[in-house]
Amino acid sequence: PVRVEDDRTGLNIETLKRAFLDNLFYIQGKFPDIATQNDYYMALAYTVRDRLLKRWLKTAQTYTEQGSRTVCYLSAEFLLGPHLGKNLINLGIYDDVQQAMEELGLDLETLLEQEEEPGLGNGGLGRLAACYLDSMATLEIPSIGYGIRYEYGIFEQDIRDGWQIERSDKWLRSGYPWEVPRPEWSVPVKIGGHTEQYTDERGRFRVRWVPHHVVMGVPHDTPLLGYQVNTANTLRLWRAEAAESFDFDAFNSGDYVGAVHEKMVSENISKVLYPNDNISQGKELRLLQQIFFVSCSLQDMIRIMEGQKIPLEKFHEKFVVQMNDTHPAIAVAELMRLLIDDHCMTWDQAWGITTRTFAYTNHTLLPEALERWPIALFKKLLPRHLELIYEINQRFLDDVRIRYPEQPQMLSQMSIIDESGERYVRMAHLACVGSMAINGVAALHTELLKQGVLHDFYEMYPKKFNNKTNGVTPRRFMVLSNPRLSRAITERIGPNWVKHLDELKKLESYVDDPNFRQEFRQIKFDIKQELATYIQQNYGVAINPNSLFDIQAKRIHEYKRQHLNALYIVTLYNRIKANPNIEITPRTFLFGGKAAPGYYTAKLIIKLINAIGDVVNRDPDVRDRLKVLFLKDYSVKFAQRIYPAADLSEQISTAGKEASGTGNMKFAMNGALTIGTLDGANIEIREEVGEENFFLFGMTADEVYARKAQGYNPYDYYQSNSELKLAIDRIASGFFSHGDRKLFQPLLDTLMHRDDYMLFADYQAYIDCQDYVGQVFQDVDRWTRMTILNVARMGKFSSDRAIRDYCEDFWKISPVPIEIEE
Ligand code: 26W
Repeated sequence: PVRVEDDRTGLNIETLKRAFLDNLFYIQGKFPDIATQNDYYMALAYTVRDRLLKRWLKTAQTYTEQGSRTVCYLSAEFLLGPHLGKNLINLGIYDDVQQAMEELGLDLETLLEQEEEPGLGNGGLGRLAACYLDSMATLEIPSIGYGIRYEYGIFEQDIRDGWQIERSDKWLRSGYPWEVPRPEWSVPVKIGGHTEQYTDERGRFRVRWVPHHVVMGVPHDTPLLGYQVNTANTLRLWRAEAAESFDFDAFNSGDYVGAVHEKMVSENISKVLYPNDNISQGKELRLLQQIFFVSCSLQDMIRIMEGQKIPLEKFHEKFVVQMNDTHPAIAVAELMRLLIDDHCMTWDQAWGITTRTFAYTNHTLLPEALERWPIALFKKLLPRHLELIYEINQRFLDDVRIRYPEQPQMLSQMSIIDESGERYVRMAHLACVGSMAINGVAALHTELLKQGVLHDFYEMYPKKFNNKTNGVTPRRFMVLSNPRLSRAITERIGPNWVKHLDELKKLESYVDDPNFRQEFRQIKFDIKQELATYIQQNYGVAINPNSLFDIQAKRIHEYKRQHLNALYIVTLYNRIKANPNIEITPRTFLFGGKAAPGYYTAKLIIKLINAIGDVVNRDPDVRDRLKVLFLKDYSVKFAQRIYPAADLSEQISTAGKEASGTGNMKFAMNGALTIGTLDGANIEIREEVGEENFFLFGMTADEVYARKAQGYNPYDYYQSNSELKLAIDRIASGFFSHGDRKLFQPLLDTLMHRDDYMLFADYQAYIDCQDYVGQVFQDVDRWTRMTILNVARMGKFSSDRAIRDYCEDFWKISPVPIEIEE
């Protein structure tokens, strides 16, 4: 008999080709002569998706049959990046598909380029959630990611005349093959209205919430396959839809347009991702987004339990719910409401379950990022939740009173309700009271939480606190983004490092191997050259691939200090102007990152970088020694190109401000050295790679606080440091702004008279350290040695390690392997 592989699951090259052409015809409705590259991309995506489905359904079936304990990762953001390449890697068919496409006259790289990534996140927090889902699938941990299916993700950034402009991100425009809508599992979410008390048929005191209206949440599921396993977990994102039944009255009364308007208002909830990073604005729509996805997700968990016939009393045994920052913290009140009002539990029973279910991760110490909601807004949108929060708070404050009988100020300090002025609900306090576990995202960050913002909670519940240093997935940020480096590593130490990143340690024995060193350098050079070509083509600027590629890629924020980096560039430029024959290490400064649309200073920093670039890149005195470029529309897709090309990674936040950082890890894994402060995970990276392989500068967090306490006067630094003064004066003079002296004045004034992020205090240390970096770079052997040791010692920063820690310390979940009979 002729054996033909199944077209939907087969992995042979011939089968892949046949399946691909079949999908092109039957799904895209095209034949090769008229197909676009996007049609080909879609046909390939469907071919891969078919192969995921078998694993996905088997995974779901296994979890259902075994009633597996499950992690629910609640996050307002998931910054996934493109799926196709990652799925090819995880299925282990990247090379075969490349060959299949080649045999059909197509180029896999070109097809991968077609994919529009779902930008459903701002930066670190959203990308972390995506890395964690990858690791949970790879470690065979039953998990569901729950979030919002924003119709518009993070805006697309363009640069016009040096300024950022925003364009809406229509990521669903050409179709999205990776999701399956599940309208049959839609759930209602109540909004607004009032509450009523009543006595039920069994004589129990109950509360009924009569909402102003109801919005439906429709789940859209995406399979997330682990690396070389059969586990494909689910990311379930909710889209808001108007509830049909609710516009009936309006319809009957003839107000048809009014009814449609209501529909529109409901659907607004999942319309757009708020583009703020680390700043909370207290907008009504944002609170609606939070209750919307949280309520949908908790109702979904209850439905799953009912389907598996598990009694609701075991909620905390079936599920652990991890809250990614306070964005989902309303879940504490919502679960209480569901258990008490809808499922008739007593307060104590419901509270026992709730406080065994949740864990809370804090991602920021910046005071302006801590979420608090005005009581009036809360009452208007969530009247029942407010009542429950008052009750939770009253009981909690009773405990505080007993614990601190002589310290009445503890009550107001710890209260979930801020009553110091206008009254607010403090979401971090609600999260702390309602959770069994609380963590920061790097060792220093967790310590600072314990000493600072959450100090009182640490005193009261020391056992809840437990650091979990962030990690990133080596599948996307090494294997996929840097195939040549990955191959070179595998040739030396075998393939296991991809799942057990600690094994990179074995590379240390190759640090003196001339062959490996040569290959390592060659790979970096080739990748830099490719990036140089890209920049030439897209920006018309010629950059020298032998120069030091010095890269700062992250959201634009004053605390991240992109403008400190800019001050070094101006300093170097001033030195060249003063002495055109000066010896300096040729450098290419690359920047990438978005500014929140309403954050004026961040936008001015982008303008400054572009303005400096415009002058420096054209100045004949500079010759080939300095180039400055701002690369627009930084995204996951673009990040994957940038990390492998970096020589130097800029991690220069004011100490105590960057909770962890994760880009720092991705750069180092790709053989960049770090110039950084003792902040966030930089500290641990330096510990791992060795202090001699890390460029450290600047004040410590303690020194920052001490200096502030003494009274910090940035103007003194300006006056006493001649290079600093020259750099500032050069910008102020209008030299970079066609003579316009006003343009950068707001930025410079802030620096000279406030300098909240202490650029001036760290300026000299940074300049010295950068000069030293330039020297070391000249010593090729030494530099190579340092970069190899960086890669070899980055094992700790795999998100697999982080997830194992969460599993052991918080989640108490172990792997559930998925068997597939071939
Ligand atoms: C409510 C507005 C808002 C929006 C986003 C407040 C706070 C956020 C995030 C918590 C900001 C964020 O992404 N924080 C980053 O989280 C990363 C993952 O843990 C860390 O590596 C970064 O240091 C931290 O800035």
